[in-house]
Amino acid sequence: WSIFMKKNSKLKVSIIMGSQSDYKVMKLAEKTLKKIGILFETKIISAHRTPKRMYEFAASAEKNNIGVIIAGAGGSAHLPGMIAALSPLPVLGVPIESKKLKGLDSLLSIAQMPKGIPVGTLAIGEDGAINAALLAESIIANNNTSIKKKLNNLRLSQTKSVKKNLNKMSDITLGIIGGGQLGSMLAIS
Ligand code: RP5
Repeated sequence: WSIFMKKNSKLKVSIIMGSQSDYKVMKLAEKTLKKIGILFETKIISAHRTPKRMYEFAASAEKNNIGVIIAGAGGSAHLPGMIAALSPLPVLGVPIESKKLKGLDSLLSIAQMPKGIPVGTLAIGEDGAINAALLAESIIANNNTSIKKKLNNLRLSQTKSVKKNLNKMSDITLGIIGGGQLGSMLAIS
């Protein structure tokens, strides 16, 4: 049991992405993991440009103490599916917004895995990157009570931050005609 606990407490999340250009979105996954204090690594791995690197990474991921893989890819986004085919670890796919189809191509490529090899698919872009990290944390929290506690606290503070009443003042536009001292004072107030 103690060996099991020791192994689990060291589990890290691996964030991989097809290109440097994906990092502006995927860095939000890093930021989310940092908040909770989860160990992670970040790598560029492309299914079509660096297939050997992809294979070597996936084949050794489990023995490298990786608990969850987050894979971001855009276009014909086969990276998460290929990684899931090569590793038994849970793979979470983040569809990156593509220039031509706004990420719909990425989303469908990742979500529409035929039965047998699952990929957990998140939303397109930044929301997906953040949620992938939160989901990875939930998976790791199953065997880590301190991570579970931190995650619960995060949700609690999120709930508390939602106001009950609307601030309707922000909907009002006030027009002031006249540029004198009185007009500018009124505008400021
Ligand atoms: C995919 O192709 C990457 O995941 C990226 O989203 C997309 C475009 O890559 P770059 O041309 O910007 O390197 O492999």
